[in-house]
Parts: sequence; structure tokens; C-alpha cells
Amino acid sequence: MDRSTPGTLRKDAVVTIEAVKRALLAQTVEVPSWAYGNSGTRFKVFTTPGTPRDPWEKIADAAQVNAFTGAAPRVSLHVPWDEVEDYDALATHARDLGVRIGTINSNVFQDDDYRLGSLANPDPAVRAKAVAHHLDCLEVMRAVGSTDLKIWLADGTNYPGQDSIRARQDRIADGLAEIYAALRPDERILLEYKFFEPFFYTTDVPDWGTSLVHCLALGDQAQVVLDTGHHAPGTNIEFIVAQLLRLGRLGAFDFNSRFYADDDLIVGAADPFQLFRIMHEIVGAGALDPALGVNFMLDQCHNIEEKIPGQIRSITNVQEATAKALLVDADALDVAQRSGDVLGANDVLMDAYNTDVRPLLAQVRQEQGLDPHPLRAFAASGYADRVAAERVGGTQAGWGA
Ligand code: AOS
Ligand code: ZN
Ligand code: ZN
Repeated sequence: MDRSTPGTLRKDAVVTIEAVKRALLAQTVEVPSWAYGNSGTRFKVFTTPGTPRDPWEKIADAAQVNAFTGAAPRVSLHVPWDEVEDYDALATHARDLGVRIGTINSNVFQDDDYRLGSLANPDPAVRAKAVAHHLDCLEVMRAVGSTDLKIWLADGTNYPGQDSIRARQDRIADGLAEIYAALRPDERILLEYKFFEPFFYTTDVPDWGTSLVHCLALGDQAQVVLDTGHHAPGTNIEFIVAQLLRLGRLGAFDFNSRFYADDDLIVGAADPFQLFRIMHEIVGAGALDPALGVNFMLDQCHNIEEKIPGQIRSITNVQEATAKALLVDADALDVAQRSGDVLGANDVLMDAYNTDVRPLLAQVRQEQGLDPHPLRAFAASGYADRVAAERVGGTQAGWGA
């Protein structure tokens, strides 16, 4: 950054800008299959024309996001929402469209048996059923060539005294240990946390501390998923990111935005500055490098907006926050921090944040052979009209992504 002209890219900093461009080119974000289905609230599910009718069409839509951004080569699946007879064929279908299947998400929250929880359920038969579902998910992973199993447990209680808080932790630890024991050496469990909902008194994995405690007990192949929408208002999420990175236990992000709680709005829409601060921690730890194992995923739903453009916007929002984080003058920041220059340090960060990185990203896309404006290019492609004509009766995404 040129300190004399805040908000502009330094023209002579060729090496720096080239390095930033390289990092942006290498960055990928995984998209969720459920973002392409209809979703909504308990009040109303609005439908959109051309909504995918099955997992094959969801993957086709996800492939469009990759085609126009060049940055979304993986699609997360959800079992059973994306259940098919032939997973091998689904993986081939994805590859034919230029993407591949990423994380497999389990579902132990939609069955009547899970009224009192899944792995934490007081009934051993229900716990066994929840473990078995996860073992099935491992088989799906292997069939589609994925190595990550993402577990979000909706377990919790609604009333004080309803169940033993401690016993539920023990049951979860035992269930997770059974699933972990079935992992192959290259596979991971990604354990997500969420502070409340669907239960409202206790949640059994409510925070990063609880998720981390379980992951530490399991072993190196268990890591924490940080869903940006799953925190109480005012939580310093970048602090959690920094801590988990220190410990080598940040396995993945579920990116989205929230104004209230788990709204699953487009990432970077509610608080782009927070997203920048998160990406600053990522860049500072070198964790953009896939070798560190942090999977950047979206976990969103698009209740009223168009879905493919919603996903494209999400990818470009992540790219913009990343570009700004990459532009932070690390040396100047270090000097300011070491010398106790409080405002100077803050200024270094804000200079990067206030830079308009859209021209840089447009350039990166052009150099990739892509249209510099993915949203406009997608709109001009005619894909949305084509699928609206072809597809009738799109499916619902499933409950509350
Ligand atoms: C639920 O609130 C979580 O965000 C989950 O990550 C996710 O939506 C789910 O795993 C999809 O089944
Ligand atoms: Zn999530
Ligand atoms: Zn969520």
C-alpha cells in the first residue's frame, strides 16, 4: 500500500500485487448443494423458476457458479437431501461439469426419533441410529471421493432439568468416538457448533470451546467448523479464528451473514468489515494455503433472491475481503504494533480495508479468461431462462440450512 494515497493500489508494488493476484487465483470456496433448492422460513417458502429438482440439477447450477467465478470447484452434499442410487455416477456428473463433490453433511435432526437429540439422546437405540447414519455418510464420502464429514448436531434441551447436561456431553463424546474410529487416515470429522436453535435452553455443542474439547479428545483428524452465523451478537469471531488457527484445529468455515441469529444471508452482506477481519487472521496465519486444511465453504440459503446469482455474489464478497486482507502491509503493521503505535497500526489495517479491490479482481478474472463481471456475465448467458423453461417443480432445500 502507498501510505500517502489511502485507498489506492501502489503502482510500483509489482511484486506485491503479483503475489496478491496469485493468492486470489489460488483461492477456492466450496458451495452447498442446498443453496440451489428453494428455502424459506417456517412462515413461507417462496419458489423460484428453474429451481433444481434433484441433486444432479443442483450440481449443474453449482457448476455455473464455478464457470463464472472460476473459484467454486467443489460442492458440499447433504445426506439425505442429496440421496441418489449411484453416488459414483453423481461424482462423474460433477466432474463432467468441471466441479467435484466436497464435504458430506450428515443429518440427524429431521427424523421423529431425534426429538430428544441424536448422539446425546437418552435412548441408546436412537444414539446407535445416529452413529449408523454417520457411518453411512462415510460410505457416501468414499463413493464420491470426498474426505470430509461435517457434523452439525441439533441436539439440546428446552427446559432446565429436562436431561443431564453432563451425561449428554458424555454420550456425544462416546458417539463421536465411534464415528472417529471408522475414519481412514486421510479423512476428517468437521464438528460444527451453534449457540442455540432448534433447542432453546441448552445446546450440546453450542460454542467453539465445546467443539474443540470434543475434537481434542478424538484426535488430529477432528477439527472445528466455524459457521459465521452461529454466534451471539457482539462475539469477536476473528479472535476465535486466531485461536483455532494457533491450535491447528480450524477445519472449515461455513460462511454466511447474520443480522440476528443464523439468518444464512449472503456472506459479507451484513458486516463486510468483520469478514475482512476474519480474512486478515487467515492471511496472517498463512491459512489461505490449502495445505493448512481450512476449507472455505458457504452455508447459505436464498429465500427471496435468485440462487445462482446469490452464490456468485457470495464468492465475490469472499474474494473482495480476501483481496483487502492480502493488501494489508504486514511489515508496516508489524512496525506499528511493536512500537506501540496504536493509531498507526489501526491505520495500516483500515487503509487496506478501504481499498477498492474490484478493479484488481476484474483483472485477475480477465487473466483467467473469465468475464471480469461474473454476475453480469451469468445474467447474459441465458442459463436462468433456459432452466426455468426446462425444469418444473423444483424441490425444497430442506429445513433451515
Ligand atoms: C445449521 O444451522 C448448520 O449451519 C449446518 O451447517 C448446516 O446448515 C447443515 O449442516 C446443513 O445440513
Ligand atoms: Zn453451518
Ligand atoms: Zn446454521
